[in-house]
Amino acid sequence: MSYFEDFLPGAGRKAPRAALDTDARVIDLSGPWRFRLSPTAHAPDFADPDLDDTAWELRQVPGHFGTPAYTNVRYPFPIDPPRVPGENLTGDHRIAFEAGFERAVLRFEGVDSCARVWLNGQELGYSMGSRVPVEFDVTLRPGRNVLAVRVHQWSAGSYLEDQDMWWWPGIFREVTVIERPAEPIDDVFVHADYDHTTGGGTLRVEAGEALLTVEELGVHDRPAGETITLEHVEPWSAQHPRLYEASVSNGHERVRLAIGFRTVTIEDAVLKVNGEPLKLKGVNRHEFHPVKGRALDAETMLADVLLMKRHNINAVRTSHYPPHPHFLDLCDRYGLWVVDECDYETHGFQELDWRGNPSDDPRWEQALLDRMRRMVERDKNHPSVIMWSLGNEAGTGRNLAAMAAWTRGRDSSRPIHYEGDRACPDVDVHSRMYASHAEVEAIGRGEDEDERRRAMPFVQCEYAHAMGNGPGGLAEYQELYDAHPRCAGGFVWEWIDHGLRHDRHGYAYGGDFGEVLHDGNFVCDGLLFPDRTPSPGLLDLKKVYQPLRFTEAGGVLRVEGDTAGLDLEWCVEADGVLVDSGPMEGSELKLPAGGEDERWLTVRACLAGDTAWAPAGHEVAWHQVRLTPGPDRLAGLTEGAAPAIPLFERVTPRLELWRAPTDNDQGGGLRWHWSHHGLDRLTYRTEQRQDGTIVQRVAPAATDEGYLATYTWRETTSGLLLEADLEPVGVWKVPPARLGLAFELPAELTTVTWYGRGPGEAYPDTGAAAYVGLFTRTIDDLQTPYVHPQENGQRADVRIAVLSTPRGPGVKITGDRPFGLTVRRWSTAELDAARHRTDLVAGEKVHLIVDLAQHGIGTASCGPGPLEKYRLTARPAAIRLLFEPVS
Ligand code: IPT
Repeated sequence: MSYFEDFLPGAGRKAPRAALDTDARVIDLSGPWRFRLSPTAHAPDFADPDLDDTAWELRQVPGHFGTPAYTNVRYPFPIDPPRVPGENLTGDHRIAFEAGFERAVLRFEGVDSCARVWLNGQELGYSMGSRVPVEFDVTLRPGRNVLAVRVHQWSAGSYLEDQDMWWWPGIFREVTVIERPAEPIDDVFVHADYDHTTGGGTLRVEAGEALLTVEELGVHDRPAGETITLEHVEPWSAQHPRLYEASVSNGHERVRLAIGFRTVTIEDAVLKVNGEPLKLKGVNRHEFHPVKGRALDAETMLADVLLMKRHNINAVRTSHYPPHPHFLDLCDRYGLWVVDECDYETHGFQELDWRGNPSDDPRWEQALLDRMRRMVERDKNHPSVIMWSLGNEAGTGRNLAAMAAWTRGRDSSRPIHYEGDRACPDVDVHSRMYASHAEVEAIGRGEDEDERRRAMPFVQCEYAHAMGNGPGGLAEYQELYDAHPRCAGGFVWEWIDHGLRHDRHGYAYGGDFGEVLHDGNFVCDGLLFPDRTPSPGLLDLKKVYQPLRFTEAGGVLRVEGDTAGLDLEWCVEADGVLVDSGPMEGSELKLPAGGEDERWLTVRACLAGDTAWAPAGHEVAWHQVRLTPGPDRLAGLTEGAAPAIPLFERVTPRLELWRAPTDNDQGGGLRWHWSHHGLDRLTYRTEQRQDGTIVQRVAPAATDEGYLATYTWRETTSGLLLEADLEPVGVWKVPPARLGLAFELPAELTTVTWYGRGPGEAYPDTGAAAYVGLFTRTIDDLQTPYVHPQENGQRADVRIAVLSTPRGPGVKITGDRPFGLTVRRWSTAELDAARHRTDLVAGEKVHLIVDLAQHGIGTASCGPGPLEKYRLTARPAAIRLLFEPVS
């Protein structure tokens, strides 16, 4: 058996310790390394410093090698622990460097999955644990030193790293050489508590024989290890991330620290920080870059933090491994609550009904403890980290208990999280994933199964699966979290789509690299598109997570919450046109009187000045109130010859009952049901009646389910009026996807202006971010670029739409009731057939769909479907639409 097939996690390594910002010299070995790829682990020796490697290719470290492969749960190799297949891609890496000092540690921040290390021909040891750091003590030579690192794609450690993400080996985080003085400061442990009852703090910094200085607190050269009582400190929180710069020094080494004072407690099943109940408005974050994979650069980490702050996110679960250490520095500095999760998942053992699961096999205990220790030791000084998580989806067992026990003994200041054991034996919080609204409500009321769980705060470590169009139901989850004190909120799954940039497909997902076993586009389930453009789901989440609450009563709008640092302004619009505006003074606003037209009052809360994370003017929260409903827009039409309407022909619409299934429709089984019932293959039988009405029976083969659509075209002096009446026939067994009137228009049309909700897409249970206004977009910009094409881009509650060309002329459509508006350059069938966005090609028509109703979106790609009130049933519906010329 080889070293990389050992239950033990490594050999020759230094004991884990904190990530430290030292004044000792540090050499960052990032850059081009010599690289040789072998198909198996049995590559020729390469550690000799004098080996001629000049013919080897140069490769960037940090980086990945080999081809990415995606599976969610299943291991892409036979389950035969601790052995791995002979087909074990191996990357040999070499770099020469000069140091100018002798005593050092060699530090690897992350190597996937196993590294064996030689310096100047001498073997230092090996290590597994892809996303935890490892160090070796070394003695350097004057002049040239040669580091040789052999990296295997598979190792025993791979069994512990079955996270839902790309398998992709490599030295994907930095390698550094850190000088060690004669007497180094090896480790530092900051204990900084805040007492909200007194406003004081206590500080104790363990650092061996060293002196502590915190200038701002008047602490000068106090012996490390002493408990210092401080009468007044400002606490750290995600909202006000107050850090104190400090240092410890022993005359040989000086370590800089950023200290945040905060105390995490659980009282009466409520999670609190500094005495205040904590509501986590979180996301699950994998490390991902569409080109670099998990080899993230500092700018990308900062981009993530800024995007989170700007979208009212206050918490991150580092699913499912400790992130790059710099990310946690950013969380400290900008303010995000962090659940730091161990690099541990064994989900694939589910396929064996959890037989042989490492969580319960004593042979794996050391490896699991090692991972946990490496995370806790590295990250223990971050005020942002408020909970330790043992891992994800790793079943149950004694090794989890051992991990929790060790962690408690080392750091009793943070609660412990793990979701995978429903009975919660080892943890301090009751955690669930993808619980339905009903279950969250029941737990909120304290109806969990046993006393133990009832005494714990409740978090959803994953909810609202952001795959494709959606997630639906966000607002209703937030209402429950807000309503129940023991609900500490949750973390949306997940932050970003893991779509890899690809020449042919635009963005690749599982299967696009020829993987034998893969899980398709399940890897694209984020709130950000792969290029970090916010999806409609993220915009909705920003609204749902907004820190202010607005309530209306007795003609008065009230604002609740902390408005410090925010400017509040109101405006009134009539049919989307501004009529009045002004600043909002205080927390109440008397609603102005309305008018004949449709009027809305909008209040916006924006940053009054620049903050670390967004410039002045950045919108934080908003609310809209309808002041007057407006007139019947189709009243007073006069029968008579209709004017010609450019680019519009009077033809009978096609009733569509199907949409290109979303990932959530697919996950909830609706794609199957809709196809089985034939909603994607409707037939149309048309009858022209004596009175000019057109009656169409719209139904699939093999059933009597369908719709009877009655259309009447009338000429008015303003334009053509269409009256559409829809009646279900037969006994419907599935919800229709939509009741949509589809029209084909000339491809010359380019632009849509509408009065309704926007600017983004909205469906019955999504679109919290969409407000009523007047908007203009090109048809291309109306499309939402989901990596895997699917229904998208509907604008909701549209009263008036104008389709036009760059030269102006076009058609104006007005409804007697709000409708859903979809305009695209391909048909529903073409949208459905596309596998990647690059498959979507503009056709010879513009497809306009006016929806009278659509089925909700839900989050059934992983979790519950739409709530009852958002499900569409086969029911009668009617609309009147006026088509008019515009120039
Ligand atoms: C859950 C996983 O924890 C997460 O990693 C991801 O795979 C997610 O599902 C789906 O995208 S586990 C699932 C069984 C609920």
